[in-house]
Amino acid sequence: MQRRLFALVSAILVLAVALSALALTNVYFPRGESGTVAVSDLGNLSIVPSDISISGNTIYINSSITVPVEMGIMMPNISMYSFMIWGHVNPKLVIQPHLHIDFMEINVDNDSYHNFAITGTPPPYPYMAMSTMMNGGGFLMDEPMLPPQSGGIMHYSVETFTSNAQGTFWYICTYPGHAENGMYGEIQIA
Ligand SMILES: [Cu+2]
Repeated sequence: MQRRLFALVSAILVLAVALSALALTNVYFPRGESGTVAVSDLGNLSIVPSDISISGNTIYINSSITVPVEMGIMMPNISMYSFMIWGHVNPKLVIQPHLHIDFMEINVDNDSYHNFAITGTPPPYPYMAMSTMMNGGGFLMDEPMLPPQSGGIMHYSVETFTSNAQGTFWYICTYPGHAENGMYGEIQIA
């Protein structure tokens, strides 16, 4: 009887270890909240919250909110190497210090991977933007690389950025060639 119990406990332990290993091998969503949204959800995400203000292509963020970032815009006359935030292409973000911003990256592209990372390294960026940053400065935030959408189902990931460091930073896509081709925007924390 005890032997059977031992075998059962062993089997459960093996299963638990196997399942956690499986979770760790999911390369797209290793951190934070993640999942999928449908094209029909994008309308709700693009509603501008009342506590931000926009002037030209600059967005002023004065409270701890969720910022939806669409990546790989598929619209005529807009480069695919673009982020879109509340209808603005690669906008400048002015963020008050000491806020907790939930950046929700959403890959709306149907044929390329993209991600959302924040760096202190200014443009221009080389083809391998990632390796340059690894060598000097690193990232304040580096969200996972998300696969392209399929059949209108889009991958997203949310991570919290705390605006404690003041100064000028840039949000970029680290997929090879994307930041080099203009997939970046400025962040001012002041
Ligand atoms: Cu990209």
